[in-house]
Amino acid sequence: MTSKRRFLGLSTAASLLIASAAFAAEPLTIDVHRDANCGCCKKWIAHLEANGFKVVDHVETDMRAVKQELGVAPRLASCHTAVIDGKFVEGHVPAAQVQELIKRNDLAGVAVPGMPAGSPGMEVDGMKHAYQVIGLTKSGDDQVVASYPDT
Ligand SMILES: [Cu+2]
Repeated sequence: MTSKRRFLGLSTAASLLIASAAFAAEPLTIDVHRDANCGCCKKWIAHLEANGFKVVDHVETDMRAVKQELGVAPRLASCHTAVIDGKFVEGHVPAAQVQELIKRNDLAGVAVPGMPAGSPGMEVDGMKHAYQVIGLTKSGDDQVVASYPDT
C-alpha cells in the first residue's frame, strides 16, 4: 500500500515537472507552404527548427494561389510562404525576423524577395549576396526590417 502511494506521488510530481518544462520552452508553431520539389524550402525549414520553431509542413500544388490568398504582394514573392500568428513569412527570412514579426502588429508579413545566396536555406559555396528583409505594413507599404549581411 505504501509503495503504491509513493509511486502515485512520484508520477504526479513528474507530470508537474513535464508540464512546467513544456510551458517554459513552448515552441513557436509556424505553417510552411511549399512546392513538393523545393529543396531550398526544406533547408529553410531546417533553419527554423534549429532555432526552436515547430514547423507544420504543407506541400502545395499551386503556390501562386497560396501567395495570393495570404496577401503576399507579387513584388515580394519568393519560393515558400509561411504563416505565423496570422501573418505571412515569404521566402528565406532569418529566424530572428520571424520572431520579431510576432511582436509587430503593424505588419501584414515579412519577406525576402527572390532567393538571395547566403540567406538561410540558400547557402551556396559561402556566397553572401546583400539582401534585405522587407516588412509589408497593413496599409500596403514596404519597410526595411533588416539588412544582411550585418557587418
Ligand atoms: Cu528558396
